[in-house]
Amino acid sequence: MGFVDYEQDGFVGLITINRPKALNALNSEVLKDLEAVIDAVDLDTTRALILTGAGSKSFVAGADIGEMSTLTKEEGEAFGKIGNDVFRKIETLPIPVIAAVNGFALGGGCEISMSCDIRICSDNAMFGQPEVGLGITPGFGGTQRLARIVGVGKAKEMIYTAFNIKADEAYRIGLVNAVYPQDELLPAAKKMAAKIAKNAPIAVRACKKAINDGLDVGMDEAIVIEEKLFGSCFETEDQVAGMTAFLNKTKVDGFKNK
Ligand code: DAK
Repeated sequence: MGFVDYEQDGFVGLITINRPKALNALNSEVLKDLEAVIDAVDLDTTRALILTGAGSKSFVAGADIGEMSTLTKEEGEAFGKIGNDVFRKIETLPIPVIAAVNGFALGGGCEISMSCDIRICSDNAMFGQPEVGLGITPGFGGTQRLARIVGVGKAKEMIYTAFNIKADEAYRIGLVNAVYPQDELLPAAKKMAAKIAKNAPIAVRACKKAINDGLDVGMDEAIVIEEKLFGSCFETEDQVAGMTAFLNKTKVDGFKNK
């Protein structure tokens, strides 16, 4: 659909932001298409998603500077809200989302990758928050998520200096989990997604919720969140199947998501 493609392969969905002429920059149309594609994902049959960009040069080169250049204060806030709503939807989606970062991930591109659960990238990837060089702040969660992922000091350095970092530095600081040659990136993302999809889906979802919700609160509250989600697994057929298989020294032949 429009600027965003979707392919389903078994339990794994592949979302591709497809606006290569503008290096997949996010204008409001792209953001709306992305939201529609995410809303249409069948969460009963999909167990993991991969998000990538079309072409071999850019994942997402940021929010669309042309569109932003003439915004008023109110329009700027409205544009920020469209982006933030989609990014938050990705972050809180019940299933894991892997960002396969295949080139530039600047500004809104870095930010959308950080709303995903896991980032892996190609060796030509470049990450950065160049906004202060354009006279604005990161507006799609960059000031918040970057500090949470790489730590406050490194996030402040990247944001204040507007300095881009290459794939190896992104790996070194923990912004990405792994770096691959360009042609191996998508296969690696698919392999990781398949590994996730093989596990008990309700348990995987509960882990995502426990990690995300727990990080927003103090440890006393966080541990209760974990306890409740742990307990909820004992109402599932997959827990019975998983533990029975272990005790019988066999393997579960496909979790049922029940
Ligand atoms: N927006 C619009 N078009 C872009 C773009 C972008 N971010 N990035 C690239 N393009 C377009 C270029 O204009 C060019 O279009 P044509 O001239 O061919 O029509 C085409 O993509 C190819 O780009 P280049 O010719 O520049 O390609 P190069 O290889 O020479 O350079 C580059 C690649 C990625 C280094 C360069 O394009 C570049 O610096 N792009 C801008 C990167 C950037 O600064 N990104 C951050 C954008 S700011 C907020 C909401 C959101 C945000 C902030 C606030 N609120 C509402 C509060 C987020 C802000 C951002 O993301």
